[in-house]
Amino acid sequence: MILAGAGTSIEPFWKIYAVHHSAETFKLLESYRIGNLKQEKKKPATDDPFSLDPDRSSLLTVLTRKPFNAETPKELSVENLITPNEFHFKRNHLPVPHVDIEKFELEIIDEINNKTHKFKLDDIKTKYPVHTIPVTIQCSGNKRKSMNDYEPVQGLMWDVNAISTAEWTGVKLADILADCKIDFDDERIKHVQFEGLDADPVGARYGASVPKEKVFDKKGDVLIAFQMNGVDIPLDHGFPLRVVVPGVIGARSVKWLSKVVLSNEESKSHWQQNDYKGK
Ligand SMILES: Nc1nc2c(c(=O)[nH]1)N[C@H]1C(S)=C(S)[C@@H](COP(=O)(O)O)O[C@H]1N2
Ligand SMILES: [Mo]
Repeated sequence: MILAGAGTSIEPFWKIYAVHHSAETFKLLESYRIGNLKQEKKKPATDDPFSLDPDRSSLLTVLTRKPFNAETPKELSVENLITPNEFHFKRNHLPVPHVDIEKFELEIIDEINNKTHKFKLDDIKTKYPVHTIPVTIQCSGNKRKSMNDYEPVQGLMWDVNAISTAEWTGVKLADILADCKIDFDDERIKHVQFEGLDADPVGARYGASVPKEKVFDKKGDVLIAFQMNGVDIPLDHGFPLRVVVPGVIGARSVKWLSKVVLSNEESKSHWQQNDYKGK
């Protein structure tokens, strides 16, 4: 395992070769313990907006580092149905935001009736039935590289692995909205918008929306997730909360989710209005 890491992090190998997670190995490893590393928080460097981005596996196939965009390594993509978090493809448009968990709140804004509901992280985790579902997220740019070979196209030149599957754990957005006494039949509500905490230099945040039917459909499975493959969602994938919208392009599964807005119109974000739009 150490050799496979070739001087880089052995964590990804440790996770894949889970057969070694035995009492016997742990006992053996204990005799090699030199000490424990302190988990110190990274401090922001003033001039680099990406200074708080997390460390990533060196095995990912990197397209851009700032913002970080990378594919699952080809050799590993077919090993398991579920991709380990380290190797799940990563698609960030902006620097990874850091969230103060003590202060964090999810806002549900009902634009139609002018009402705002605020939820602490613990409310979300404890007040509603919890579900775990496997979801394959695919960036709509997946395989753009081969399209480009046919005719020049714009965007990141993704090969075949901007797609991964994880088990997402969370609560149904529909359950939270029912608790907020949102009237699913109110015809003035047409779209459900999502806003992330990641922002560009002028403060514009990543956002997207889906038609309300997707959220209100009993089989829609739109999840407000707080775990990915059984652990807190990693920084790159939306810690502490992310909306997971199964069955539509990855762009709508907004990471670092801070606002859900019930509206009569689509999200005004660039990524809803210009990018990621079928024309
Ligand atoms: N807040 C936020 N959410 C986001 C994005 C982003 O840049 N910021 N990228 C989107 C796009 S285009 C895709 S394909 C998926 C990628 O999810 P992943 O990085 O967990 O694989 O997240 C989506 N959600
Ligand atoms: Mo995407």
